[in-house]
Amino acid sequence: MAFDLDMIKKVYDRYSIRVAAARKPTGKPLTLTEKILYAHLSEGEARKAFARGVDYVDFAPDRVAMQDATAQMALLQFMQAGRPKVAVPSTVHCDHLIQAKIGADADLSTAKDINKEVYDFLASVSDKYGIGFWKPGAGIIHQVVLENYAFPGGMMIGTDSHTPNAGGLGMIAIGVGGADACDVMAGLPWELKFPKLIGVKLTGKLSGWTSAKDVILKVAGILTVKGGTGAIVEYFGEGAQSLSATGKGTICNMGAEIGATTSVFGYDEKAAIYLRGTKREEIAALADTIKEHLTGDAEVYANPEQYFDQVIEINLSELEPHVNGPFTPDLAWPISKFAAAVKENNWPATLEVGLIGSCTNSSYEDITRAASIAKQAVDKHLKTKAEFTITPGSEQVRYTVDRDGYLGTFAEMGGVVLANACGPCIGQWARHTDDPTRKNSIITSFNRNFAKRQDGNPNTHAFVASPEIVTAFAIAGDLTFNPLTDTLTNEQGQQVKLDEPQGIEMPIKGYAVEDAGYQAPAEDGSKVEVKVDPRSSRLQLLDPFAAWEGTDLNGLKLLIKAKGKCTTDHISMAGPWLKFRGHLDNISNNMLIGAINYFNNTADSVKNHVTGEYGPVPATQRDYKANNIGTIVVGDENYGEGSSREHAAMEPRHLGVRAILVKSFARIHETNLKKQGMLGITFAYSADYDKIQEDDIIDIKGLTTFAPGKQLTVVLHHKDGSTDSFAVNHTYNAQQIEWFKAGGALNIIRRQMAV
Ligand code: MIC
Ligand code: SF4
Repeated sequence: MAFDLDMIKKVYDRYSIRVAAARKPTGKPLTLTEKILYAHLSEGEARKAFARGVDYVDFAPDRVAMQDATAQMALLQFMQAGRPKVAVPSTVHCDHLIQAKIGADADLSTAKDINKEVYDFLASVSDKYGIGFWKPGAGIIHQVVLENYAFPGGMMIGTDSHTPNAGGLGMIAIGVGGADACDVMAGLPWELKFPKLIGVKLTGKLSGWTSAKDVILKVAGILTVKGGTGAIVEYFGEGAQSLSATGKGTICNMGAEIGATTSVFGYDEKAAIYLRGTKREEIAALADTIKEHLTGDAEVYANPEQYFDQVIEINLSELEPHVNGPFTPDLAWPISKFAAAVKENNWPATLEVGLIGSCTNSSYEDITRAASIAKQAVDKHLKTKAEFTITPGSEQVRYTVDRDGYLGTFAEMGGVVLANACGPCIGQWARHTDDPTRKNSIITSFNRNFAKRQDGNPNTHAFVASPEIVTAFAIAGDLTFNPLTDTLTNEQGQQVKLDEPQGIEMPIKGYAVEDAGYQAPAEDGSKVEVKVDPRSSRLQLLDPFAAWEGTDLNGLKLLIKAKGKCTTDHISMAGPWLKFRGHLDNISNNMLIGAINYFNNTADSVKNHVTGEYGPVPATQRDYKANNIGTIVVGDENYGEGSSREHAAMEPRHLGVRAILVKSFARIHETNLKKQGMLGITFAYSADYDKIQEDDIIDIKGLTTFAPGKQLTVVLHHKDGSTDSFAVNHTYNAQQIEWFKAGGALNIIRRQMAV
């Protein structure tokens, strides 16, 4: 599990030259983001002048991280790239497939049993191709990466949208689909649209009930779920330097919720403390030698408006704790206004479950702050009203907080410790409920709260807050309670108030762990055999997608016009479907089942234009496929928001959808569509969305002259014989157009292999 010191040295060695070259053309001071990006331009690109505003740029990331639910598809693709070993250090983390039901031990052993085939597959592919393997129980990808692999000034990609968590240690870490990971592991450059820069200046200092989580809950409220699209968010200022590295990780992690490409903090004393505390003194010492390159230039931070495309300022001393939700992470409520919002909106005030932990908030500091509240419940004779669960982010954190007595405190309060895994965060939660039709509330310290995400129940109102606020609410069992001002009645009938949380940033006795759960790959993996049973329901080797036929797409039927929010959870639901992440045909049976049909306001019910009947989306699409009829999916704003799962792009491709036409796309999903050879286009005028009628026959014109920056045309043939025609935009560059023509990027790699 050793971090790669030689690799880090090499990265640091090129910093001075690269940063000087970046400064040269204009002499302008540089942001941290620009320095890291420039230091990671791939060789060819680095020779070109560094210019902001250029469109797509090729990068050479230092590392790749993959979690089990997305690694299966990433590695199934990599296996076809014909390379003996991965080109950059890479790891696989088994965290998403463990279902939370009873508690850590029982759940983990059940998971090992039911997921054996998948774990064995991932372990043997890792062994063969030189990939580090973190076994089930080792922890959640982002926490394990922060503790072991993240380093200031580095660049990483990961097949999970919360990969930016590593920005807390000064790394540019970006969430991608498996096909992108496959390219980087194959030694190919990785392309990214050059981002806009958003600067967040933090002044003041946190105190009392407010924590790092509240910074990002506030930012989400300001920027909304699409405000960070195409941007990297750089945090700076004295307030930033006062935050722990893990607190910074929380902020960067949840930057995914505003659609940001990633978020980053500069290297500072807090980062050095964390590196030393996690037994990486050598990295801190190395980083110290190039400190000035691992933060933005002083002139930039003194006059941020001149260097960032947008600047937000937050005074930590005035920041209130926040609660965000329900159903979307950007509905931000300062705690002083939350009770009124609950009443006004008629959200269920009784809190049924409080859940803390996850990749976002399970640091030592988080756990100790939450435990300081839990302890008061015991000491002040308060009976915890809601159910309460704790998901530690890694075995190292779990072992350490257990050693220091904090898990015992939670148990006394009535808490249940779940496995070191995603569990309830991604619908892997066998929640016990007496009546699923009842409107109910839960609150978590996770990051996402889309409808149905945690327990599959559309009646569950999920809110997001810091672990200490979640703990306080769980004790009160009431969302109209304000822990900062209100009292609770204890078992002796007395009115008691909760004191402010107290946390410890780094364990005084240091971190400890008995078995971190890491398995190193074989030195020579050439003899390792990777088996995929052709009868398996969980794994399926990939067949190439068909190339473009060379003509316009005419006569498409409308599969669905999705209304409102259509996240990757709506397109390819997680929870019970996670088990099919390695089997494209089986998982395709969940395609778009969560999307709301514009014409009947119902999920998973669309008109089959062959039979005239309404039916489920996947079955309807399979019918079209069998009849060789092309279809189109129409969607609203920020289509594909959320996860990095490329299944949301591969399923429609596999089932014969020809194009996705929406008002706007979330970044990762748009790239995933392009990589898989799907046509992803946007309305030039979003009002044209209203012109799409249920029985339309649709043509997409202009594909024979498909070129970067050139609009395509959509023609609608309505049922009454009239037509509408309008321009649509796309963001394909020349290379991406080649992917489209070839039927997917992997087909090009396959072709190159064949020569
Ligand atoms: C999520 O938080 O939505 C997930 C589950 O971690 C996803 C990855 C996946 O769908 O497997 C993500 O964030 O990318
Ligand atoms: Fe896992 Fe949830 Fe984190 Fe995604 S957000 S990696 S599902 S804990």
